[in-house]
Parts: sequence; structure tokens; C-alpha cells
Amino acid sequence: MADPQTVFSRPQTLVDRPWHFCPGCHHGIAHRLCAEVIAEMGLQERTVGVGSVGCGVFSYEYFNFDGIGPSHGRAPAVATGVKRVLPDHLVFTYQGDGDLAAIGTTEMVHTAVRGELITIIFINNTVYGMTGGQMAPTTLMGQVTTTSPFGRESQQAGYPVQVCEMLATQKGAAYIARAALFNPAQVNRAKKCIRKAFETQIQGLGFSLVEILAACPTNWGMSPLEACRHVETGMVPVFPLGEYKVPGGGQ
Ligand SMILES: Cc1ncc(C[n+]2csc(CCOP(=O)(O)OP(=O)(O)O)c2C)c(N)n1
Repeated sequence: MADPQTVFSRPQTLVDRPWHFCPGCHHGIAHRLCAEVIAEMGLQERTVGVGSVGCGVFSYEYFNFDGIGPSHGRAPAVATGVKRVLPDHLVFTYQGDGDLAAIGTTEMVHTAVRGELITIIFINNTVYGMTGGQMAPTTLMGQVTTTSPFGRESQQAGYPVQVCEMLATQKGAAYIARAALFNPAQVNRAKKCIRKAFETQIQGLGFSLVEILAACPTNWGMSPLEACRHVETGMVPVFPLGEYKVPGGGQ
């Protein structure tokens, strides 16, 4: 019988080591959710994680399954190759907004258009976190960053890119959802979305992506709690949560 005191344990898919992430950063929660789902689906020996350049770059230090590190933005192209060679494997990328929606826009869009059987876990924290908080394509209007010291304004920098809305219009995309991690209920919801995305891939139904709205207290100049509130009140109105496309759901 299970120890009644045990309310939580580390999944085998995570290495037993402390995160390098800043206090209040949501990357650690997102890593954990991916690892938990892979463990629960029994896919530890049949998974390849494709990392990215950014604060998620050390994912191979934490995930206890195979991984590969591509150059900046190219994760979906690398994942395409891996999946085509290992079609029985779960192959997913883990990418920030600078990586996915700036330098890697081409790879992201065409991977979805081709309906590649991979999953993208997209961490949207509205800044280039690792390099010091520069403006990203998802930076909110008016948001002050190190490269938009007076706040993002549309004439010079356009508008926040809405990845889920864009990719959900593509035939090759089967499951597209946006989740967040600002409270425990949202964390549970995000985990369900990751599970559905991975199941979509394993069932061969098409391309899948889960966008996760994530806090970056360090670069936002906020406490971890303030940053959670900002995700809920500042980001969610611009990036509404929900399932944008589900298998068999049309488009
Ligand atoms: C080809 C190339 N260009 C630029 C960089 C510098 N660089 C490293 S991380 C990064 C931004 C990452 O931001 P994001 O993808 O949003 O991830 P985060 O760090 O916020 O999680 C950049 C521009 C690089 N490593 N390689």
C-alpha cells in the first residue's frame, strides 16, 4: 500500500536535481508537467525531447529521456527529422516565444502546415528571457522591455502575434490549445492539454501545439505573486485560454 504521507513524488522522467530557473519562473512547472505526462503515458523509453535556445536550453539536464539540442528556432525542423526516422516515438519541442515566434516562425508554420506528427510546447513569457528581457513578438502593447523602454507601440513594433489563432486555421494542425500556470487549477488544465496533444501525436492525428502563458518575474520586474497576477489580468485578455482546435473538430 502507498505511504499515506506521500502526497507527491518526482516522476522517473525527471532527473533529481534543482532547477536553475529564477524564483517564480514557470519553466520548471512546464518541464514537470511534460515529464509527468510522459511518465503516466509510459513513454519514457520512447520519447525524444527537442530543446531550444532560451531559458529552456538546459532541458536535457532535467528530462530523464532522450533529447537533442537544435540551433535557435530550428526545433520543429529537427523534430520533423527525428519523428520521420523514429515514427513510433513521441517527439516534442520545447520553445520560448523568441525561439518559436521570431527566429523560428518559418519552421513553426510549415511544420504545422505539413501536419507533421510532432508536438510543440510553446512557452510564452512575452520576452526574450535568457538574454535579458528584450521585446519578443508576443510582447504586450505598452509593455516596457529592455528594447522598448517607452513601451511597445504598434507603429514601430506591430502587435502581439497570436500563435494558436494562426495555426488553428491550418488543415495539418489537429490539436491547438492555450493554457496558463497562474494557479493550481490552471496547472491541472495545462497538464490535460499537454496530455491531449501527446495523445493526438501518438494516435497519428496530426500536428499539435500547446501554448503556455508563463511568468518571467525577473525580466518583468515583479515578485512571483505579482507575475502570476499579471499573467491572469494582463496576458489572458490578449491571449485567451482554451482549445482552439481538437481532432475531428473541423477547419
Ligand atoms: C542564432 C542565434 N541568435 C541569437 C541568439 C541569442 N539568444 C539566445 S536565447 C535568445 C532568446 C530566447 O528567448 P525565448 O525564446 O523567448 O525564451 P526564454 O529565454 O524567454 O525562455 C536569443 C535571442 C542565439 N543563441 N542564436
